[in-house]
Amino acid sequence: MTSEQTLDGTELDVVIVGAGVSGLYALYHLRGLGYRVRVYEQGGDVGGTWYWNRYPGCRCDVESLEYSFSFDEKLEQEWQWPERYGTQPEILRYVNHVADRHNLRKDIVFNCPITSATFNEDANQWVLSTGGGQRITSRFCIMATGNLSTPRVPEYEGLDAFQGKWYHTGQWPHDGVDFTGLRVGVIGTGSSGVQSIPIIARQASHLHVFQRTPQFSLPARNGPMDSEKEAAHKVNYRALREAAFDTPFGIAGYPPPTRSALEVPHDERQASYEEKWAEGGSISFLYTYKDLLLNKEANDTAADFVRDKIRQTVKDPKVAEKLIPYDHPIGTKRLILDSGYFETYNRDNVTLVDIREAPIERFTPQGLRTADGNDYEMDAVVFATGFDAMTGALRNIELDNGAGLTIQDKWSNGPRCFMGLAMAGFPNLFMITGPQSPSVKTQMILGGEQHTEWIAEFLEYMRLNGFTRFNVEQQAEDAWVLHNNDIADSTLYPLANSWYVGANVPGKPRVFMPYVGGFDHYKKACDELAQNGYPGLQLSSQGQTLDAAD
Ligand code: NA7
Repeated sequence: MTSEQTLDGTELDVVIVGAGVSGLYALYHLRGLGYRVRVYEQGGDVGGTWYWNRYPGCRCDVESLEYSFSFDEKLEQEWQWPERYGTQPEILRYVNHVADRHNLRKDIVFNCPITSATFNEDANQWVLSTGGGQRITSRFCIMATGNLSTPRVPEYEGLDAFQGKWYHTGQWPHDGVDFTGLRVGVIGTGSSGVQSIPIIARQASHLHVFQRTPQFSLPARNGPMDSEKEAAHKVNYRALREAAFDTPFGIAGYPPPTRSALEVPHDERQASYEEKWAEGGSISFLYTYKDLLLNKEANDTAADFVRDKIRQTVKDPKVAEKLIPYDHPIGTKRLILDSGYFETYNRDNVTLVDIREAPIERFTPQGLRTADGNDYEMDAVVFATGFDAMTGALRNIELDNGAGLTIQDKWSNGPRCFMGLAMAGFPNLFMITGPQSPSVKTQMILGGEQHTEWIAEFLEYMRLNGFTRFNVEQQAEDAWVLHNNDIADSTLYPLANSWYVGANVPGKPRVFMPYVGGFDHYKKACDELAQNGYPGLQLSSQGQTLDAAD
C-alpha cells in the first residue's frame, strides 16, 4: 500500500472524516489491518450523534443489548446497560469507553472540521483541508459523517432580536439547560421533541408545543434492565449478532410475520396490537403483520389502533384530535418511542399550538407571533426541528473530484450512490451508511460495522492485486439508484413527507434516500459483489485500467 503524507509528517493510507460510532470502528478495524489511518472530527470528542444530541430525554430507540458494537466480545459480556433503552449519557459513556479501551484517540484529531476534499488525479490522492487551514493527503478517504448530523434551524424573521435563549436539540449545551420556572416553547414534534417535551414540561412554568405535523408514537416501556433477559442475551450474544445480520433491520429476535393484517378477524387483530402496545418497541409493532408497510388498507388497521390510544390518553378531545396523525401511514415517518408524551398534554401547564393552522409568522423580542395574530411570550425556545438528513453533512463539505464535478452538482437532483458506499466520478472515496444503503433503516452500529468490513475487504483485495484506484461505473450506480427507488416505490414509505425524502428541508429534491429492501438483502448484495470480483467497480494501477470482474 502506497502511503501519502500530511503536512505534519504523518503518512496516511486512509483518512476518515467523523468520529461517531462508524468512524471509530473504521479506525479500529483498518488500523488493525496495518493501514495508516487518521480520523478528523469536528466535535470536541468521540460519539457523533451521541456527542451532539444532549437534549433532555434523549434516548436510543433500539434496545441497549442490541445497540452496541459486536466486534469486542469481551466488552459485550462485561458492559452492563442499566436500562432497556440507553440514554444519551449512557451511550456516550460506552462510546468513550470503547475509544479508551482500544486506544483510538491517539489517531483522532478533534475540533477539526473538514471544509473541503478534492481528488488529485495525478497524485492519485485525496487532498482535504481543515477549518484551521491544515492540508491532509491520503490515498483513500472514508466519509463517516453521519445521517443526522446537520441540524436545521428554520429561518425565522426576528429570531436575532429574540431576548430569550434558544437551543437546537442537536447542538445542546454540554452543561445542560435548567428550564425550572421558565416559559418555554418547543418547536417540532419528531423524536427529539417527543422525547424532550415530557421532561421540559415538568420543569417549565408553562410549555407551549408548536406542532406542524402530528406524529405516531408508541410507548417505549423503558425500565431497568431485566437481569434474566440480559443473562439470556449474553449467553447467546454471538448467535444473536449473527442472526441480526440476517434480518431486515439488523436486530435479532423478531420473527418475520407471515400473515396479512387483512386476513385476520378484527378482534384477533386488536388483541395482537394490544399485546405489541404493551410490550413496547417499534419493530415489534410494525412486525405484527407482513403488509403494514406495503398495503394502505392493512396499515390503516394499525394506524387506527394508535389513533384510538391517543384519544384514550389525552383528556381534552379537541387536543387529542390535533395530536392524531392523518397525513401519513403509520411507520412511514420514523415511528417514535416515547415515555409519557401524550399524557403530557393533560398537564395544566402545557398548551398545544397547531402551527399548520396558523404558522409561525415571526419571532418578537418577547417570543413569537403566529399568523392568527396570537403572541406567545417565552423565556426559552427549543428547536426540535431536525436535520438536513443523510446528505447535509457531505454537501456541507466542498467535495469535488478534481475534474470539475462537485458533490453539489452530482446530487443536484438528489443523492446518487452505488450501494451507499461510493459514487461514480469520485475515485477512492467511500461513505459509511451513505444514501441508498440501509443506513437509518437498520441498527446503525451494525450497519457501520458491515460497511467497514466490506471496505476493508475491498482494500485488501486492491492491495493484494496491486490496484491503487477504484471508480464506480456509471451504469452500476444508475442501476443501484433505480433498484433503490423501485423498492421504495413498492412500499408505503414515499407517501409521507418525511426526512427520508428530504421533505423537511425547503427546496431539497424529493428522493427516497434509505435502502428499504432489508439489511439482510443488502448485505447479501455486498457479499456477492466481493465474491464476484467487484463488478461495477473499475480498478486500476499506474494508469492501467482493469475491470476486476473480467
Ligand atoms: P424530525 O424527525 O425531522 O422532526 C422535526 C420536527 O420539527 C417535525 O415535527 C417537523 O415537522 C418540525 N419542523 C421542521 N421544520 C419546521 C418548521 N420550519 N416549522 C415548524 N416545525 C418544523 O427530527 P428529530 O430531531 O425529532 O428526529 C430525527 C431523527 O433522530 C429521528 O427520526 C430518529 O431517527 C432520531 P414536519 O413533520 O416536518 O412537518
